[in-house]
Amino acid sequence: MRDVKWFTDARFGIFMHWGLYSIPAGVWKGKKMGRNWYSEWIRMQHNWPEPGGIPREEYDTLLDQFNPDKFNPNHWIKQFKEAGAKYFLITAKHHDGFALWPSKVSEYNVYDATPMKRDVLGELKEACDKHEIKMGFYYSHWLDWEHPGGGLPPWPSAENPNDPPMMQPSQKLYDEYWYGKCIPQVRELIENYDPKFFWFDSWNDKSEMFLTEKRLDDLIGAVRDASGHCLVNSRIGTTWSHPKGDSIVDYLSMGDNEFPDTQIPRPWETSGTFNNAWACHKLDYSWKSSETLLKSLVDNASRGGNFQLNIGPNADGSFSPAMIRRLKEIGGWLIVNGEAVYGTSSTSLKDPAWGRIVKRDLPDGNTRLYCHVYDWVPNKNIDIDDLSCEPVKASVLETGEPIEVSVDKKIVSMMLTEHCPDDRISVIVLDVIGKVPSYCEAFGDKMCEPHSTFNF
Ligand code: FHN
Repeated sequence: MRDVKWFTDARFGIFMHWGLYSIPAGVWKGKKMGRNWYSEWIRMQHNWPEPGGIPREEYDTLLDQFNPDKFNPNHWIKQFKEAGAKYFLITAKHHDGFALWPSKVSEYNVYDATPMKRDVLGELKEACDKHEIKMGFYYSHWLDWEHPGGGLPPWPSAENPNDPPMMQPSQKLYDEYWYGKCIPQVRELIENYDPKFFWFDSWNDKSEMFLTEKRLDDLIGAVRDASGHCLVNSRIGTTWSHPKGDSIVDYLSMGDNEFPDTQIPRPWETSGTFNNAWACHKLDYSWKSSETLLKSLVDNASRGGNFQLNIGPNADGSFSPAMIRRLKEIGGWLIVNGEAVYGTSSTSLKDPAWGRIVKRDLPDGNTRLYCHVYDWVPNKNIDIDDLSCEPVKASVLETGEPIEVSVDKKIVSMMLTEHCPDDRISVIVLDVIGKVPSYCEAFGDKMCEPHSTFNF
């Protein structure tokens, strides 16, 4: 059985979109791309809803421009470590089919086709090993716009009727892509870099025309054959396209920026953006605050899930100041409050109005609750009204300041002190006698229902 505990204990990862599309960064010949902020889609939607996209030979003029002089893998991973991330995943190959490693399967890669001529994934792997950050790969298995048999955008759809129609490859040609590029490259990635996990990318049932049961079994089988520990996520397509559903993958991936408001009794994650874009978009100024991003992390942790914060570096390998500041702010909060996130688990307790609760089972059979207070009102009580365990003591995690705790008719009340520890999220440690059941213990470890599909 593959170890997934490291993944759930980690809680916080950094996701990265970086490639040829980082060069135009959402703007092509002076014109902002259409349809949405997904700048890694510029090849297909730069002049949306006009059909055709950027012709291949024109898009490939980016190859000669890809020579990131500020690519510094050690500095990248050190920043993610200091931000409190425990793992990192990068777009090894996105939909445009361009590979960030010297692939022997396809010369459409950073080593053979650009002046950079470096093994980006190999250098990042070295940096991850040095900083003890687990590394995984995003791999676009469903769509590949380079190979003649690769999947094209699933356009149009009922949700997006204005999308220009695409002529998808035949099943025979798709097999040539699947068995001639997709699976061989996935094997190559495992053999070269020993990733701890893959993040395969599909997002609704329009993928089922190509992601058939046999193709999924062959891809998952290739990962299982090549690695005894590499994890596979549900966006490989099992949610929609396999009779056994998500039971045959190791963790569930929600939709983009999809934050469930219910517990999910399996390892799961949400991947979310710093602003609207995944890859760098030079016109996207709507940066989320570190408070918002921290609450995404804590909300998910309180429901048993992870948060993977996406980074879209500039084409030259540098990070925008807006990213750098927020990463430092998140890291500063986690230096003090990390024990209230890492290795915690969700509880059967209802979400309190004042914030979120996670737990840590103690060796002596008792329980430590971490109460993440989102709205600290000095000298006011906050209550936990469905806790059946007797409280022992409470204090502010950051300062150690004692918190007065009382019980009345099974309602546990804690008096917030005069000084708010952190104007974003303040953590109170509450020790209680006995075990607080987890969601699964309280409600049964039923397999998660297929989560929502979504259209972007
Ligand atoms: O089409 C991709 C998109 O470019 C981006 O990689 C996101 C990240 O979750 N996944 C797909 C859309 O959901």
